[in-house]
Amino acid sequence: ANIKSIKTTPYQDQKPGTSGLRKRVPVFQQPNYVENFVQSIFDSLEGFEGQTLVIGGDGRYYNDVAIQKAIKIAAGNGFGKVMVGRDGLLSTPAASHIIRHYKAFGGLVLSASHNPGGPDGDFGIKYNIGNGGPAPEKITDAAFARTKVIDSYKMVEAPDVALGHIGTQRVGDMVVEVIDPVADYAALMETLFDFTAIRALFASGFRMRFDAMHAITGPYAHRILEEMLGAPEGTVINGTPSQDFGGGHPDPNLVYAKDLYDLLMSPDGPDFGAASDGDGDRNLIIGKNRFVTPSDSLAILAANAALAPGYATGIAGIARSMPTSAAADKVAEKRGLEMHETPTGWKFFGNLLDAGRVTICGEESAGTGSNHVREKDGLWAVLLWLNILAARKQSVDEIVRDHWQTYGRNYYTRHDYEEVDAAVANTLMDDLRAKLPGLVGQSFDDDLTVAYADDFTYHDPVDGSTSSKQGIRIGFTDGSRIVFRLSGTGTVGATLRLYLERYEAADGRHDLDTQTALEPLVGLADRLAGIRERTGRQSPSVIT
Ligand code: VG1
Ligand code: CO
Repeated sequence: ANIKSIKTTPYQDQKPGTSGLRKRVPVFQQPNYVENFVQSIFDSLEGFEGQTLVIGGDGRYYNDVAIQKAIKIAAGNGFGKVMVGRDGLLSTPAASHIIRHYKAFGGLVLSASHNPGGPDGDFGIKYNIGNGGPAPEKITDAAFARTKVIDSYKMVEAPDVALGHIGTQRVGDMVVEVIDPVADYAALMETLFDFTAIRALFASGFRMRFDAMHAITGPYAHRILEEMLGAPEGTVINGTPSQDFGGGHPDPNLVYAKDLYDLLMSPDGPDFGAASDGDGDRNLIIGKNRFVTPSDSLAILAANAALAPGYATGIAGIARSMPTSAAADKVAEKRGLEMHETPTGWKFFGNLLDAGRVTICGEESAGTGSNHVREKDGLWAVLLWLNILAARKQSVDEIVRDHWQTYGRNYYTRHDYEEVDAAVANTLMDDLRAKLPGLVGQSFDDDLTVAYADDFTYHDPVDGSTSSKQGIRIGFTDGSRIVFRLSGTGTVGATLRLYLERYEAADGRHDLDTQTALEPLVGLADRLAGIRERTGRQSPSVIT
């Protein structure tokens, strides 16, 4: 084949964050920026000669250009086959499933997830390993080291691949198979959930609204919810993926999915509302007059999973990221299940899932998933909720309140300060870190006594690796907690995330307004870290 080795010069800023390399589109458009990163990933891997690579993305601006480059570089490096979704599309969970289902060597997921897209928006590239999950730090660290010294990449010179039609083509000696992005994923969902019961639920007049936010879940939701499960046409809105997500911000939270929230709070709104993000791995769940916090959703899904056929024999354990509320811990405790606390980002769940130690995982950032793939999965969470609603024949609100009466309620909120000066944010964290040892045992506001204060270090129980500096946690004797963390997915300045939690026992007060319930903790967090004074911000940019 016509393999060319092409000279290049390295970039120094290609460090993968929480979920791959994410930058503004113009950064990716620099000469050889994509080529260098993809080649550096391949240089950090071994044994892929003749093997299959899966490639797909959320369809955002630059997806089409980057995919052609990635395919030709894969061919230049000796992959035997590339499987790619039609039009270059694959949701992140579907990509994970395709990698596992076809026993591929790994995959490239092209997305910047919940970040806006378009010529001035964000783009991203992430490598997933053969288990279908994001590459562990060992690989991302090696790839980053390689990007700093890379001097050439290999590619096959060939015309662009036609991605619009399902079927097989060749690029040099490598086979390129264009596949239906939805079919295999939909078939997997059918094995996990009681489609007959969910179909009956829709047939009984149950009304739902799913907001695909002009992103990747549109085609998946149309096929599964409307075609397979019989939800009325119009159930799925904003269901056609667009390169800039209709000019919107494809983050399913109470700020960017406010219309959906308002609809569910209105007197004649539907019974159930849900939304997903740019690449389809997040989920927002709102019942009629009841918003479900992602941390509660994780706990409720774990507690009720056995109602779905795929989990009928019960779950092995639960894992949650450190900033996620302890609601799931209460379920694990009561049920005698293994419980794990990991750093932020799905890559830390892979080992626990592979080892069979946990079945369900989740993050406070609207990510929930299970051992069916190795990514969080937005539609999976929506379908599990539907399965539970169909089985319990209760409303979302009834199920949530019943859960609190059994396990207690973890009031929870996250305050984000976006695009803060990076130096200011780092100093804030450093100064706070220095204060931690002196905090233990101190009491604030009469009733808040610090039980522990540390910078979270994770010891992976499966491979023995250690990840330090994963976020500052200040826990109180009554179960309340304040967490400070800097985001690893932002592309401009720094984003300071403040996570707040307070526990109310099963017989406690469950009807307080969340922000009011957490106000004392917000005030204390500001006093401890000097957020307002240092950042000059009077209030957070986003509250979820
Ligand atoms: C954020 C979330 C984290 C999530 C990550 C990727 O990371 O907090 O929970 O795993 O995004 O999600 P950070 O470092 O910005 O806090 V996705 O849907 O953007 O791939
Ligand atoms: Co995402």
